[in-house]
This record gives sequence, C-alpha cells and structure tokens, in this order.
Amino acid sequence: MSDAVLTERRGAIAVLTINRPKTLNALDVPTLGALDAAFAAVEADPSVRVIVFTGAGDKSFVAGGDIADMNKRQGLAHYVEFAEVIHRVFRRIETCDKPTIAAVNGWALGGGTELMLSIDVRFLADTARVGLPEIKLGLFPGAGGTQRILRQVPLCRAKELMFAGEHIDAATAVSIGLANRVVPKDKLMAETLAYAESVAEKSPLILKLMKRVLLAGAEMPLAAALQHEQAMASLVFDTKDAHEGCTAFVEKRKASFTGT
Ligand code: DAK
Repeated sequence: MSDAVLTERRGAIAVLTINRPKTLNALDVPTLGALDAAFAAVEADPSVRVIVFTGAGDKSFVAGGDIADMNKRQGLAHYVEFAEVIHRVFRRIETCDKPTIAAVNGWALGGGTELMLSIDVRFLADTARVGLPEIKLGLFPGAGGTQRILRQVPLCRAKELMFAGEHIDAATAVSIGLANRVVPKDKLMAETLAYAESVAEKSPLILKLMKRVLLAGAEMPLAAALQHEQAMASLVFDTKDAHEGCTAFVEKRKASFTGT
C-alpha cells in the first residue's frame, strides 16, 4: 500500500498527512490516488468526526501539482487524466459531510492553495506562505482554483494573486479571508486538534446538514437558498440531537449528541 498519504487517528479526529517531502509534497496522479483512498476511508468511517489535512516535513503543506511530472505529460489525454483526478478528489473533499480542517505547515502553492480552498477551515503556521504561482509557469490555476477563490475572497484580491503569481504570508492570507487564523508554527497541530476536538463533540448529523445547506446555498439564488434553509432547519429541529442540545441547556449540563 502507498505511503504517499499517511492516516493517523487522534480519537474522533483523523489526520491525513501528504507525504512526499522530497518534492515538498507536490501532487502527482499516484499521490492524488492515495489521497482519494485515504480520504474515502475516513469519510466512510462513522467513528471519524473531523478530518485534518497537513503536509509531511517542516517546510511544506503542498507545493502544488508536481511540475516535473506535468512537464513529462504529452497530449491532451494525459492532461485530461490529471485534470479529472485532481478535480474529482478536491470536489470530494469540498462536498464531504464531515468538517475538514487544513493545518498548513509551510508552502501551500498552486494545487496546494487549491486544496486549501476545498477544505472548510484553514489554520496557517506563521511561517506558511500561500499563493497561486501558475502564471509563472505559463499556466493558470486549473484544479478548481479560479472558481473557488473568486467565491471566497474579493475578486480584486483573487486577481491580484493570480496575475502576478506572488506568494503571500499567513497574516495577509487571513486578512483577505483566504484562511482563518495564524498560529505559531510549533503550536499548529496542537491548536488545530484543539479546535477539531471542539467540533468533534458536536452533533455529526447537524454538522452534516449544516454543511449541505452551506454548500447548496452558495450555489443557489438567494430566494431558493432561503427556502432550502427553512426546510432543512425544520428537519434539524425534529432530531434527537436538537432536543438533547436544548434540554441540556435547560438542565444546565453538557449536551451529549448521538448523531440522531
Ligand atoms: N513540483 C515538483 N517538485 C517540486 C515542486 C513542485 N510543485 N516544488 C518543489 N519541488 C521540489 C524541487 O524541485 C526540489 O527538488 P530537488 O531539486 O531537491 O530534487 C525540492 O522540491 C525542494 O524544492 P526547492 O529546492 O525549490 O526548495 P526552496 O525552499 O528553495 O523553494 C518553493 C521552495 C516552494 C518556493 C519552490 O520549490 C517552488 O517555487 N516550487 C514550485 C511551486 C509552484 O510553482 N507550485 C505550483 C505548481 S503548478 C491541472 C490542474 C492543476 C494543476 C495543473 C494542471 N489540470 C486541470 C490539467 C496544478 C498546477 C500547479 O500546482
């Protein structure tokens, strides 16, 4: 079995580590396949409540698509293969019912930033640098990057990043809304796991429905999205977990959610 992606369990949290440190964790088709398989396994495991992504080594999260591998490819069929795999894997991550968190421990460039854009919550080490440098290679972001970034940060910021291909530091990434928080590098995993634990103790059923409402709503006109939210919120109120949460508040105790 491939060790290109490592899976580690921390209670209800699964940590997936992209593990090609010699190339700064660049993504080629086998690595994307390993990511898909590792992700599918934790996505299907009911004991996993939250999925964390990080990169092996202390320099890089993911330095992008594997440039040497891409450069060896010839002909449309080979590029289409890469495109299909990377789009499928990133969309699977984006549409997952379980909360996902990126612990960005260094470079997140090109496909690395595009992976981050597919993950729900992003914590950046203070040493991390992110960017979409594809233009410097005569390319543009093609793993969902052009479309996801324009829906997540102001368009002028997205264009500024993509036109010049410059890297930005972690604080700037947070200031434009591309990431959630900057964490001292030596505390990155501890702070990520602490946040993940606070999510993991919530109802997985309600988190799933909330994620579906958010994702579907972002792709709908507002009127339809509000109707959808209204219907789903009624469904949520009818769950055991909603009754447990409200009862626990009234009884002044901690709620214990079962995901039903
Ligand atoms: N691919 C392959 N190898 C890489 C790599 C990458 N993206 N990034 C780094 N490496 C390798 C380096 O070649 C070097 O290998 P050796 O020379 O040791 O054999 C090793 O990792 C260490 O890198 P450096 O020596 O360069 O380390 P530095 O600390 O000096 O610099 C750096 C770190 C991250 C600034 C630098 O390595 C760098 O600029 N890397 C490239 C970053 C980049 O341009 N990323 C975007 C890649 S393009 C598509 C969809 C998506 C994509 C493509 C197609 N379709 C739908 C068809 C995605 C494209 C991309 O992501």
